[in-house]
Amino acid sequence: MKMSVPNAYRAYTNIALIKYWGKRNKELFLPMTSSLSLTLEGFYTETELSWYPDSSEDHDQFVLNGQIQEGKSLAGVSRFLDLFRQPLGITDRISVNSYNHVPTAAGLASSASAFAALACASNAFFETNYDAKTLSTYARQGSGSATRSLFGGFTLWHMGVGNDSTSSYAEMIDPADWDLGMVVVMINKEVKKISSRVGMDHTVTTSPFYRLWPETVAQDLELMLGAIEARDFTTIGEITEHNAMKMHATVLASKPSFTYWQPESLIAMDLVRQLRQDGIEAYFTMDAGPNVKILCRHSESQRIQGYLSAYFREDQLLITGVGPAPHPIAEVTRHD
Ligand code: 2P0
Repeated sequence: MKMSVPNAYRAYTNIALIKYWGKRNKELFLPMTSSLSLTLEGFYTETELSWYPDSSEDHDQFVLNGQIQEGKSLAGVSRFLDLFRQPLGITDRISVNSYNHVPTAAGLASSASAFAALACASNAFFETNYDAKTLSTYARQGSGSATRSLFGGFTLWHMGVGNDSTSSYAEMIDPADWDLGMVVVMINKEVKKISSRVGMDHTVTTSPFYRLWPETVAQDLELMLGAIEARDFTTIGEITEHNAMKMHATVLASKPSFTYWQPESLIAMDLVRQLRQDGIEAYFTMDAGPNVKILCRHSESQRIQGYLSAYFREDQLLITGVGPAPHPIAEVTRHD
């Protein structure tokens, strides 16, 4: 009988302050630019692996939030497991049990925490003993943003060189343990969702502004690294906001044009500007969806939540501190 060591892991999601938007190699998930993120403690995925008990099955099993997954979602997990399985000559099927601890309506990307947790659980299950840097190059091949969830705090994902997969890894550059946090404004609207994967590819191939993107990211990154080292919150916030606006401008200039923004996104952004006028330092960023994430001092997050609660329901305003690196847990638990 095959044994397996305890392998349940929890990994936290991250929000990019300098965005990853575009791949130079879609097969290996090698990005056009480096990117930089903040890991969040409030949103995470827990995952454990076991041998699939029904050996007559010719596919893996993936259970997410108690629901058996099929199609694209299962195929992505199987493809990821092959990265570990194939070099070891293992053909046996695996059962993956995962819970996403992200409020259901949040619409926050969960692929970052999901593939980081799967990478850590796989590393334990297959006893490969890769270090976090190497594991980040594996997580990357599940979903680009997952590269950065192998670390806590401020994490830099290096774009790497050419088609060398090992050169495109993440590292923590600062634990961000100096009173930082985020308030997430959940904007619930039924929208026709364009995934990050499809959206970034469409932007790279059709937006005339995209050719400016790599250069502007390199400049932002250099300034951001200096600002983090100096703990210069104002500069960190200003770069964060500007970088997000530039990403969304390249998206808007795609052909056909599209945007992830909703009318309420604009309202939230305007409120953040008003907060600053009222002396509360806060800066917004947005990803491949309508939600607005507000970078702030953690000690001011409740005040910001109170300010925004005149315009948004309390359950739309989520406060989170800075998250750590993935870690083992006793077992995967359901928190509804
Ligand atoms: C990021 N976002 O840096 C960027 C900025 C949103 C905007 O969701 O195709 O889900 O799996 O590599 O990692 C990145 O998209 O895309 C993303 P794939 P991913 O977080």
